[in-house]
Amino acid sequence: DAAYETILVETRGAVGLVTLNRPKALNALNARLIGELGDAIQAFEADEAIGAVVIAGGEKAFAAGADITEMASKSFTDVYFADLGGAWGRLVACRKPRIAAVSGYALGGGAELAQMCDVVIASETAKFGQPEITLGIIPGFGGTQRLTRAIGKAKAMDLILTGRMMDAEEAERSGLVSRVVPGDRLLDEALSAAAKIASFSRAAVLAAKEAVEVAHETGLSEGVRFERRAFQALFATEDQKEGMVAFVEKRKPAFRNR
Ligand code: CO8
Repeated sequence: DAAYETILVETRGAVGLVTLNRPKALNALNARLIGELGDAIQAFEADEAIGAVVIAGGEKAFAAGADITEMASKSFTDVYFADLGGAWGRLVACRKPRIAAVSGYALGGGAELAQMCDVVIASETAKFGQPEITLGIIPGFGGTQRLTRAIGKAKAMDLILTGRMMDAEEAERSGLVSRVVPGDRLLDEALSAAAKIASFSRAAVLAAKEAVEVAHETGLSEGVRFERRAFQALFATEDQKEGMVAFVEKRKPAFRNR
């Protein structure tokens, strides 16, 4: 879209693709990029033809963090009134699944952006880290919370307190990354996972994502109750009938998002 300066936006069938595009700054997340990313994701959310979104970076960097040159001179009140929660909240609130395609550095805010995605597919070259401590700050886009929930306290403390990076293999073993693939397969793998998700019943996909999110935010019995209600509700959709009748008739289902 011509209106965007820091990202590239395209559609591939039912998949929306956003590519972070500040290669000279290793896709450092400045205010403009964060705003444009929110706009693009919201536009895909509103587009009925889109069933899932891929967020990709470059080969050397998914994103090397918040833009340090932009942050360096900020005061407490600058940061306080900047409404960081609001900017990222717009992205996190979108209900269609987001897949991060991570190659190279995913550091600081870049790692946190990956953590805000539902599926993280990493190239073998990916490196994840929270180097904020080396700058005299701490993660500010949710990293202390989402990383800890994703990989546990021991690993999260190690990364957040030492600022060290972990490679793709360690990130997958730790539970931050869904799959690791060779670099030349990364975008294809992310796009085809997104296309697969987009081919299923939209209602089932949104309900599945929401139910897994509830697991992060509530206790077990409340989560199981939420799941049961969401499961039951899907029996009100035509897609549930179509999916099951197609199985019985040994044909491919044709979901209509009804
Ligand atoms: N911000 C701004 N510019 C950056 C950033 C960044 N985060 N990362 C890299 N760049 C720029 C470099 O300054 C350089 O620019 P130039 O060519 O003009 O000198 C260009 O990108 C290329 O980078 P390098 O030359 O450093 O490339 P190397 O291959 O030598 O090193 C690294 C790559 C290791 C990734 C290195 O660039 C690096 O350490 N970057 C910083 C990583 C970092 O500390 N990120 C955390 C930032 S803090 C954060 O994300 C907090 C989130 C919450 C904030 C709330 C805010 C208000």
